[in-house]
Amino acid sequence: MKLFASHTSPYARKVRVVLIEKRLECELIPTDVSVPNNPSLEFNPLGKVPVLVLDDGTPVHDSAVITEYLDTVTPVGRLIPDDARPRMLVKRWEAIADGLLDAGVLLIMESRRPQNERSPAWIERQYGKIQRALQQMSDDLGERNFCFGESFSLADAAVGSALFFLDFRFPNIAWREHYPNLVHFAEKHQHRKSFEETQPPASMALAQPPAIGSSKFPNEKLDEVEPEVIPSEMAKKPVAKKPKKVN
Ligand SMILES: N[C@@H](CCC(=O)N[C@@H](CS)C(=O)NCC(=O)O)C(=O)O
Repeated sequence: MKLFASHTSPYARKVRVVLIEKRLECELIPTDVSVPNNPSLEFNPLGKVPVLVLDDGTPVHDSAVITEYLDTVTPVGRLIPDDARPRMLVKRWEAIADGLLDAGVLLIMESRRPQNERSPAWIERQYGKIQRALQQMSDDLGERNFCFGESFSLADAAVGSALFFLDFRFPNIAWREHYPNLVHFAEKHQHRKSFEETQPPASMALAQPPAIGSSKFPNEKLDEVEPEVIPSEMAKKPVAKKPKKVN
């Protein structure tokens, strides 16, 4: 199998975490989606990474389809339960984490537009999605070490990838100040082999936005954020607490 991905894509990180947890061999093909006619287009009409290409040439996308497929190809380290309800709950965690990423990526895209073309309302809308997703994750996690059940699942792979993406690209989002249980979760999992081995290159770990490209992918501009895209007063505003949901 081959995985077309960038080292900084959080969706790809989730897939790479799953590959490691499942002990599956896969060649990583570094792919810069900002380059016209980049190889992802051969396999995904949407031109997005990650794309998994099976040994018989079958392309698999998007990341949630890939993770579900990978969990079925070997019984090693099952990450998604078989039964309908727990399966739905794990996939729902993944959907929230991926949705948070979608909002973050849209903010990054917005930051590429000239200042006078940016929409504060659009920025706020995306920012609200991130905040509400964090609140939901915090409420649903409670004091547990794992998002679902008593062992590492796809939910943890997705949520960890999303939280570490915020650290990496949005250090001005003060999630660590507002959600101590998510901090506990992050600390519990950050040294797990699958997360350690999929960290974005240290050369790209900037303390402050904007984060621009890397020595490996000099043309990559996707993950570019300018500080004014997320005003710090918005970044610090927690959302109202909601009643606890039963998992
Ligand atoms: N829903 C997709 C989202 C993937 C995605 O947006 N990937 C970004 C990289 S982080 C990308 O390839 N963007 C290029 C584009 O949208 O043209 C998934 O889960 O795989």
